[in-house]
Amino acid sequence: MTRYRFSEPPPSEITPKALWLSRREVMRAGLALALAPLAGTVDAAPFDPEQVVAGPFSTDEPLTDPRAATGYNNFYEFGTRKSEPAANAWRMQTSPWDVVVEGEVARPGRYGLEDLLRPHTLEERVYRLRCVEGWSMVIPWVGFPLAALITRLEPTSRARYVEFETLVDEAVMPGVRRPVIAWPYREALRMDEALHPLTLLAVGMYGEVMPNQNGAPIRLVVPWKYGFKSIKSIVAIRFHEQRPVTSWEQQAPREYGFYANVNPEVDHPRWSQASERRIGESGRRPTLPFNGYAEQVAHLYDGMDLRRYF
Ligand SMILES: Nc1nc2c(c(=O)[nH]1)N[C@H]1C(S)=C(S)[C@@H](COP(=O)(O)O)O[C@H]1N2
Ligand SMILES: [Mo]
Repeated sequence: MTRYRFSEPPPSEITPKALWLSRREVMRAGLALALAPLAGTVDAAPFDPEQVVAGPFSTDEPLTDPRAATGYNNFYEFGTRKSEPAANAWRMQTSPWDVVVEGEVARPGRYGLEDLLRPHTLEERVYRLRCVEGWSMVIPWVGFPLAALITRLEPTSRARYVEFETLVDEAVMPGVRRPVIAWPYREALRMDEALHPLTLLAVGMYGEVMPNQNGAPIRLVVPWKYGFKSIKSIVAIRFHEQRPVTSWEQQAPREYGFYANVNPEVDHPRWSQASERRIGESGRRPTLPFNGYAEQVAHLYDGMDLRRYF
């Protein structure tokens, strides 16, 4: 597998040793730090890192330091501050884990995570993730195309949208005691977006099992859309004929559209989307249409007014 190359940290953050550690050692230094409270209690990994193959569509941009990617998160169920997911999410039990499949589908049911994963070849794909708030990261995800699972589940001819739902567990998620959004966190894609080969169901990052704060044990990664579409810790997948209303759209429809395609020309009502801060870099860089994936996905929106359908 690839040897990781990290973007240069600012001088104040240089830990000379970390830069020269092997990938595994970086993992131990980085992820182990983020996961410290769980050390020793993590059981059977959902995959064998040696079985992961290099997947298509990867960018060769420098990777975000895994300590930033696992320590600066949005996962509002665990609190709205960027540090809270890393501080709180270790309490979430991710094994056993079931995903309920419902709606317009020939194979509905309750699937154990192992059953969901078993037939699929896991790939590593280095994708950019662009948060609607204006920061971005480059992360080597481990996962498989959502399309492969959807094909297995056999949606009916009426299925035009697929909806995802996150776990809600007040006992371990302090954030859900406050109505920041209408819990559970819900997201959805049009079927052609869900079937696009870029759309990933991820179960790991940096060659390791997904940390809880990043959406263990299974999450979506839709790299051409703002980060809030990439829903974490999925417990339900539903196929619909009508477009479901998603959590952020319901909360603030003028700010967060259903499509949420990264678009430097359509500003958020309260801030510009023209540029972004790549975590680990100083200064800002221009934001690219569809987060740099226009060649792959722009055709999905042919004839649509992207200012209206933002
Ligand atoms: N369930 C759930 N999924 C979520 C969120 C959340 O608050 N809850 N935040 C989203 C947002 S806004 C972003 S930018 C990404 C962040 O993913 P990361 O923490 O792995 O970088 O997760 C998305 N998925
Ligand atoms: Mo985000």
